[in-house]
Amino acid sequence: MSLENLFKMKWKFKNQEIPVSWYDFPRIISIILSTRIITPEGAEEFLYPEKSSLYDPYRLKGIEKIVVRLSEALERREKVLIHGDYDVDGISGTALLFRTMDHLGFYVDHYIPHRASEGYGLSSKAIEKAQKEGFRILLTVDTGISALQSAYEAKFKGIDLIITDHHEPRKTRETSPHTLFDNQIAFEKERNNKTYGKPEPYILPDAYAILNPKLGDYIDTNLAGVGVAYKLLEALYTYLGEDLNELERHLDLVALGTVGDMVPLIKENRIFVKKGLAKLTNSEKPGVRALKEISGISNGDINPYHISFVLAPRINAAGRISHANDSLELLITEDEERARELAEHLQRLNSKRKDEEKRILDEAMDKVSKLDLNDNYLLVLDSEDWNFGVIGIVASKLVQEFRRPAILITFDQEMGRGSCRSIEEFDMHEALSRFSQFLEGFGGHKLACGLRIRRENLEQFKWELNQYALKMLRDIPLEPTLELDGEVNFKDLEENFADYYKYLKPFGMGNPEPIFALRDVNIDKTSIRVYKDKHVSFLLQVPRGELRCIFFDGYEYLKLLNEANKIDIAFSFIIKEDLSFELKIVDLKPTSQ
Ligand SMILES: [Mn+2]
Repeated sequence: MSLENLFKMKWKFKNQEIPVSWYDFPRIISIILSTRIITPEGAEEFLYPEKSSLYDPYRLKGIEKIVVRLSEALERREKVLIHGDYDVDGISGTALLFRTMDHLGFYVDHYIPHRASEGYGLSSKAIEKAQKEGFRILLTVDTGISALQSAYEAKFKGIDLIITDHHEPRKTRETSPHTLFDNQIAFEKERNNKTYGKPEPYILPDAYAILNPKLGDYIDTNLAGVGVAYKLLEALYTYLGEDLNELERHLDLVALGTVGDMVPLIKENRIFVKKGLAKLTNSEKPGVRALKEISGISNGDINPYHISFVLAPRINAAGRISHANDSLELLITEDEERARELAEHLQRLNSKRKDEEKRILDEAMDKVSKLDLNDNYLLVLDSEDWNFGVIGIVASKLVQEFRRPAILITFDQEMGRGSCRSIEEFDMHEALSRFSQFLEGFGGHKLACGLRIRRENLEQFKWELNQYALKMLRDIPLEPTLELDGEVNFKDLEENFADYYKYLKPFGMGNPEPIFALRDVNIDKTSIRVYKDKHVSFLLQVPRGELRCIFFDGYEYLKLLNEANKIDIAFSFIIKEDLSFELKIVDLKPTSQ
């Protein structure tokens, strides 16, 4: 790689939304709070979320009806079937409901659809099972908000369907995919109006009750599926006069699903995750312990990175390669031996998933290389032998690599199923809504969707969607950018910011690890060291001595480090136990004259 190519990453500074001088903190901390739009008044709650209380669950629209119905079911020993989803959010949510309701004395069982044969959403098979086995209530978690058809099936069979979900409900103004006819939409609108007394912006399934933070005016619409289930349980525990400490023991599950589902770690999610990470670090659940052990993270604190890159992929692997029930059992079992077996099984499935992923990625890259990227602002690729469970991950990688939305479709005969991933600047759900006449169905949100399409419609869909993307994205720079919180100087580094720094964690979605720039600095050339032929460390000359910098995978920059007179660095902090710190270099450039 030539040196010029190295410095292509554009540095973009985030808006500092609130004047830094308004805060009573060291400047570095103030900048970080400002870029996260945390007001000086809100700083306490943000820095010490574990001390803040959660919002009153009864402020969630429709929750009371559900709590009353469930406590009735408990009294009458009615059977409740918990219906989850096959990803880490849906699995943790199912495990949470199953464990707690079982503990409360409910007659409960669980159901998770098979990803490949049943697909996403409320499964007809589950409704059949419920009817056959005499379940009176079907309680969903992380799914169901678009299940118009299934809701009728359940109602017809006399089952009370209670939907808890966090996905975006279908809007009335959306054009309908083929499966949903216009007269049905008109009918649903009519019914909504009757039920709620006013026109609703959404079309909702005709269920016994629906719990979704996106309905009504709940303060936090960012909850994951497992978070919504937790709120329901909070209300239920309170109603039944049960000990909420018992419920809090399961915040490890809430942290798993919340981080795994990539919802922003702010407000209530931040409280859940902060408390939940502590529970994960010292988990009482044999399955969690076994999974940590087999993936080599049983020593030390668990942070969101461990969930996103170690635990969640293993929990998700079951749904992708075989059946999510294996992961569910892992999170439910109290048997140490069984937990170990299941953890080993998930470990194997995860390796298999990685192999599949690599093969699909290679094939997809090959297909992209045949495209002119100046004409293709959105990538639509298809094949007949891509594993549907893995194409979403590959689509995400393509989005990162090419900085544009990507859709991967796998065909079985004439019917294709696709996984779509997007960038902030392009609302995928909106785009699919526009061209839904070519689709058999779709769902999801701004950054990630799923779709079904007939082969005969593929070419035109591709063309139309790409025209639209061209229009939307032509003027947006698609080169890789690095977002920075701000620029600091040597004086900022001398303040006691390290005291506060750890309280900014956990970092993750919605609260990324802060990155700063320091410009025009000298490095001590004699201090440059290379480790394992890929990592580089060096000392930075600062007014009061030297500051150690480490650049993981920074080997390519060695020549620059040796030759440049002065450099600009982008870095994050590594803060040690004793509050001394080093800089983790993220990018560097020669200082422009
Ligand atoms: Mn979810």
